[in-house]
Amino acid sequence: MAEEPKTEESQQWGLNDEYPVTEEQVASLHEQGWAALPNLLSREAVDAMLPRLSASRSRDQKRPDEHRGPGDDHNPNINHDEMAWRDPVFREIATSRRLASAATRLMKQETVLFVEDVSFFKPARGRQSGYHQDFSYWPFDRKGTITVWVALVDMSEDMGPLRYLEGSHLEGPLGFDDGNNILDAYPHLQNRKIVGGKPISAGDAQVHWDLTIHGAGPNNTDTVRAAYSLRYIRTDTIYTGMSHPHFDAFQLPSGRPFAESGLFPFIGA
Ligand SMILES: O=C(O)CCC(=O)C(=O)O
Repeated sequence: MAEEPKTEESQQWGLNDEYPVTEEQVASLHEQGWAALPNLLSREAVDAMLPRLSASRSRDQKRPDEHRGPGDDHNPNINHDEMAWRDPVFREIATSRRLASAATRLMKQETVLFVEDVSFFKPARGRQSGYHQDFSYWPFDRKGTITVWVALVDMSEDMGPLRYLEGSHLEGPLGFDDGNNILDAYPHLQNRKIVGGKPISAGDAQVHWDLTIHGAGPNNTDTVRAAYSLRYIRTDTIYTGMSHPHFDAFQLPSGRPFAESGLFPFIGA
């Protein structure tokens, strides 16, 4: 169930209003592997999120010795994770009617589980985010997870908005890229069209599947490119026990469904 809105801000930020997902957006996600979600969050919501993220400790500050995300050693982004488990504002956004309506319609599910959130702050003059699939990095036994990537600042093309290889979710799991560009391991991917990566306004979002190959160009500007990702899984997804900086902390029993734990909110009808 979508959690009841708790603050006056929910109303002001439009979190109680459904997001009007179109047939075209659903088709784009299912057929092309991604979709644009303009105006998902209001400016007011984004304005509240940005300073909270900037003031919180990043993943590296909290767990400097942990393994990192895709691409590794040279993580091109600063990540603030678990915000929705640390700050009620983020929890409210992630479980709001606005996000719930978008996630369930896009996934074609009645109910889904919200399981992870993480920021992607690409510093001024920061390097590109290499192309990768998220699937291999997560302790999920099945596909069907979406990431809703929200722009928290207005981004020009030279700041590195998220981009995708069109239709690449149909490739199946291609494994860890081990810090290398997945395009070197699978040269045939170079024939796929690069989509997304266009200027985007704060509050606009894009959604992709766990198997969609995605990345971002470098930030060739002097301002930080800030984005925030929310991940939603199918309610029948089972925890595999594979180590992951976010999921390790929950000490879940491997081989059991995430839904049983009570640690991840159900959202939807
Ligand atoms: O924003 C980026 O640079 C990468 C984002 C990403 O990989 C994700 O949200 O899954």
